[in-house]
Order: sequence, then structure tokens, then C-alpha cells
Amino acid sequence: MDKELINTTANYLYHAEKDKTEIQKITAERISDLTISEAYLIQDELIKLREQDGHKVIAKKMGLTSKAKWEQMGVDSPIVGYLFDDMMETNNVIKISDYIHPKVEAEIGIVLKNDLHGPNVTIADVLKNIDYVFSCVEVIDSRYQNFDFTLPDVIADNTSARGAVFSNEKFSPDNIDLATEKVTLTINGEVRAEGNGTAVLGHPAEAVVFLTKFLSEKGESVKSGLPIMTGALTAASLIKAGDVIEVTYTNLDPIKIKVVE
Ligand code: OOG
Ligand code: MG
Repeated sequence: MDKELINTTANYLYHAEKDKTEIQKITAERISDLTISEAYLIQDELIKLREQDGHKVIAKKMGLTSKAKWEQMGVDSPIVGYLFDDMMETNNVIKISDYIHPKVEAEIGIVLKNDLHGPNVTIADVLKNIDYVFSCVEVIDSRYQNFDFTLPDVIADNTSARGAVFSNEKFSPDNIDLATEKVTLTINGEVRAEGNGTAVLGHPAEAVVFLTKFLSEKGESVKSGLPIMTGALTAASLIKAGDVIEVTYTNLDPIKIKVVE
């Protein structure tokens, strides 16, 4: 794929996010045979455009790491994207007008104390290098009409990244079994989804294994200190103004979010 097509397609996505307008997926007409590696080239360019705007990457995110998400979205392979500083919802308030058609999903975050790299990394390597874990909610906002996309489409679109709420509490990995950690997503007092850590590739640390192997192909490592969202444990829920979202965990901090116009 030539550089010009990468740039035009990245700009198409970049402006959809900026203008908060839905667009047709890339594979519908623009590039019907878009491959996964080409999609990551478009994503790289999109990340550059955001960086040129002065925004900084503050976390890496894994997406599509659970069966619940695969079933909901009709795609079945983990993907990698980026969260930027301007995406953080620091007051536990989501303003609907900042988004196109936001959905929330509960996740577990991991921060490493040492960099990890190489194709042979194991879950044991990840587990002994965790600095702390934390609860987080992602606010996804696919730029595509009706969240309808193929795997290459969603990769190019920076994995639907647009918002996130992180809890402040840092939990030592020694005090928590992430596999059995259970999460419940409630909206207006009604339970929408439940799941536990095993839902994420068998263990949330497996998402970090995937990320490490993925980055090692580009000669990069997973950096210590940079939060990693390991992907939603359950299906995502559409939200609207007036909603009160509550996400509770067995041990991790609960997160409460208000949705306003
Ligand atoms: C893609 C992003 C998926 C997750 O945690 O699985 C994701 C989407 O569902 O729009 O962030
Ligand atoms: Mg997510």
C-alpha cells in the first residue's frame, strides 16, 4: 500500500474522530482488501496525527481479548491500540456530546516494573514483573456506523479508543488473583454484564504476553510504568445522558461514572 493511501485513510479516521461523525468502514469501499499489517500502518499514521496535535500516549490498550467481545463484535483476534492524555475522563463524568455513540466496558489494568521484550515471553515472566494492577473502564467510540467493522477496520481506527476512567488505587499483584477477580457492570442499578479474569485469554496477564510478542515483531518492548489495559472482560454497553454506571470488582476499586448531555 503506498504512503499516500495510508495518509489519506489515516486522515479520514482522524477527522471522523475530531468531528464526531460516523463514517463508512474502510473495507466497505475504500480498501476492500485491507490486510491486518496495512491496518496497523494506518493506525501508526493516525497516532502520529494525534501526536502532532500535542497529545501524548499515556497507556497501551489491548482489545478483543475475551469471548464475550468476540461474540458481540463478530471478530475473534486480540488487537493493540493507544490511549492518549486527552482521552482520560478524570472527573468520573462522561459527556455524551464529546462522543459519537459511546459504549462502556470494564477492564483490568496492569503496570510493569521492568520492560518486557522478545517473542518467547511467558505468563510467568509477566506475573513476576507486575508492579501493580488497577481497575479501569474504557469508553469505546468506534468511528464506524453502528460499530460495524472487520478486524482490519477496527485496527486502523485505533481500536475504537476514545475515553477511559482509571481508578487511583494501586493494588499489589501479591494480594490478588487476577484470574478469579470478578467484575460486575451495572447501569442505573441494573446488572448489564458480569465476568471474571479468566475471560481475558484465560488470564489478564496473557494480554500482556500477546502485547509483548506483538511489539517484539517491531523491535519494541513493553515499557515499565506505562499502564496496559488488558481488554474488556464482558460485552460493552451503550450509554446515554442521565445514566449512572457502576463497575464493581472483588478486590479492585469500584468505579462510578455519571453520564451527562
Ligand atoms: C473494539 C475495541 C475492543 C476491548 O476491550 O475489547 C476493546 C470495539 O469493540 O469497538 O477495546
Ligand atoms: Mg477495551
